[in-house]
Amino acid sequence: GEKVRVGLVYGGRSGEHEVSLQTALAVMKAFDYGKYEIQPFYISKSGEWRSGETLLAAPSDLAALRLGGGDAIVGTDALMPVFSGSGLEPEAAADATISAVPAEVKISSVTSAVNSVANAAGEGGALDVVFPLLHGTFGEDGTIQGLFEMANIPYVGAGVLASAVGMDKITMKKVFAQDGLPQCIYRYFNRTQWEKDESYYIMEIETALGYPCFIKPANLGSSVGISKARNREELIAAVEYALRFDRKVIVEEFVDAREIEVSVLGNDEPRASVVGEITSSSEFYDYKAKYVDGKSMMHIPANIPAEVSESVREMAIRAFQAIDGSGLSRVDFFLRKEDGQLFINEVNTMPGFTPYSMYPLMWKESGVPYTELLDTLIALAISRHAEKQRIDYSGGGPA
Ligand code: G1L
Repeated sequence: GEKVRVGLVYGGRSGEHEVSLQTALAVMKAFDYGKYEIQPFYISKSGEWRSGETLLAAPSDLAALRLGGGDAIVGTDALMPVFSGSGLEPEAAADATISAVPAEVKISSVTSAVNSVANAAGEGGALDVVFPLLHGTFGEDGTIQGLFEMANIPYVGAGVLASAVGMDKITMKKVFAQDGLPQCIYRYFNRTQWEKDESYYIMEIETALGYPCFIKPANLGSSVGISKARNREELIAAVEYALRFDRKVIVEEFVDAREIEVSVLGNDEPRASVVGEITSSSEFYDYKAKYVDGKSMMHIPANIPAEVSESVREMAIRAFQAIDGSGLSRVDFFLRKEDGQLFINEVNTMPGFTPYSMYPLMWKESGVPYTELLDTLIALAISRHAEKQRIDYSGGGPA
């Protein structure tokens, strides 16, 4: 029969551009090209979209994924003023930079990318489903999901709401609290509140949380802007540092705990995988330990009692449903050492996704290999989209 046509969107403006590229290559290599054809969409660091030719087999290396737009060929600096993401694309200037790009690659601003995605998705269009492999601001926070909603195209993973909630640690904690999920003690504020009432927040943090505590920007999927404070002076510096990356900050108590994670897969009836554990040699599971040093270790399944694994799976599904998740999420917990109490830490709607990442590995251990995971995610995207077509958007009126 006909092959499923998958648009793979990767790259992006976030700090995890390279991770996205590596993930896209791994996904492209794992696809069954007997069932799928892949249309690559590369978003450069400066926010320009490049769509390549349909892939009937996996590309051999990372360089090919940049679709002629590698920094070595066309400097990002040169493109920056042209493609600022504003959608205002000075045609002449754009033309001047395209010369080094293969003829089959189409370059567009965000605005025209929206059009081309919409056209590709429409009746008789070129795409059946889109697979967004993007992290951080633009990609994980619900913005690109909104673009796919407006184009009425099925897409893999969380929708607009779950993506946005999953991206904001403060809103996520409020949603979990409403659902009665156990969490560590925390306080939060925005820049204006901090500037007006600094001493009030310091007092709150010192009495409710104590030291050490962790200070984090509310947004950002990765660990950028996070610090640990051992005293008031460090707290103030850490808050100011976190405020560089977001206007909202969350401060959490230190919990001496093991880090437990579980993979959730599905839409309205999600399943949870076997449970895993992350151990880190670093002081906390920070950006450097995670991506640079590679010093953290994965243990799948986690060496914990069966009842604890069962609670983790049950709470993970509740958390997934609390944020209105769909497709997938990795749900992270703390297992306090002193008393075995479980706390939910966060839901990650766009977890690491190479075949060697925690999320796919926990499914592999549960009997779902990587290629089957891709099949399932695509099927889930298509069925969620079909389900949504049943909704009446006409505004109702008398029954
Ligand atoms: F599309 C999915 F399946 F929802 C999806 C999207 C993005 C899964 C995992 C990811 N992860 C990433 O994009 C990343 C963590 C590799 C960021 Cl670059």
